Amino acid sequence: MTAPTLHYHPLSSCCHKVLIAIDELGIEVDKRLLNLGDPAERAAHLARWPLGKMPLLEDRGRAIPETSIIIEHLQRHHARPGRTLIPHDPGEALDVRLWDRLLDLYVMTPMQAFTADRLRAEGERDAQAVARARDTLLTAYALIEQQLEGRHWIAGDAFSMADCAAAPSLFYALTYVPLLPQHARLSAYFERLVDRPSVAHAIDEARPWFQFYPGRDGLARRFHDPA
Ligand SMILES: N[C@@H](CCC(=O)N[C@@H](CS)C(=O)NCC(=O)O)C(=O)O
Repeated sequence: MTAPTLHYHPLSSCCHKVLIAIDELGIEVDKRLLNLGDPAERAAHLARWPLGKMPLLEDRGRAIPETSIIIEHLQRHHARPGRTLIPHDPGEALDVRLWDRLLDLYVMTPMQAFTADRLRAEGERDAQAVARARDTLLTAYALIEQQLEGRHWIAGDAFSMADCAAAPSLFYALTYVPLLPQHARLSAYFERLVDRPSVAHAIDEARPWFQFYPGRDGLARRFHDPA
C-alpha cells in the first residue's frame, strides 16, 4: 500500500495537530513541505483543494482536508494496532470530538487572528478584532481550567485527538495571551503536552522556522532554535 501524502508546513499550528496524530498512531506518511508564499506552489495547492488550506492529505486517490477529518481517516485506515486517538465508546468519542471542536474554534481560531493582525500593514491593523480574540482566548482558558479538574488529558485519562488540537493551539496562543495565576491546571497541562514525545517532535521540526513566526517575541526562550 502506498503511504499517504501530507502537504504541510513545519511552522503551521494546524499541521502540528496532524503531525502529532501521525506520530501517536505510528503511521508512515510521505511529507511534502508546502510554501504557500510561492505562487506556483499556491496554484498547485489550490488545484488540489480550492480553499487552499493546509494540511491536506492525499490518500487512495482522494484529497482529504480539515485536520479532524484527516485524523479520523488516518485512525480508521492506517493506525497501528492498539493505537487510538478516538475512543471506541461512543460517549467518550463524542467528548473527544467536542473538545477537538472547542480547541479549534476558540483557541486555534482566535490565535490565528493575532497572527493575521501581525501580518497586516501598520495602518490596516484591527484593534477590535484583536481585543475580541483576546477575550475569546481568556474565556477558553477558563473553560479548559475547569475541564482539567480531575483529568490528566483534556478529555480524560487517555491522550486523544483533542490533545492533538490543544498542543499547537495553546503553544501559539500563549505567545500572544500568556496564562495568569488562576490557570494553574492549564499551566501544568501545557507542560505535560510539550513533554509528550509526539508534541516535542513537532516543536523540534518547527524550531528553525520560528524566526519567521509573527508572534516570536512572545515565544519562551526554551523553544528557540539553539542554532
Ligand atoms: N479548519 C482547518 C483550518 C486550516 C488552516 O487554517 N490552515 C492554515 C494553517 S494553520 C492555513 O492553511 N493558512 C494558510 C492560508 O490561509 O493561506 C483545519 O482544521 O484544517
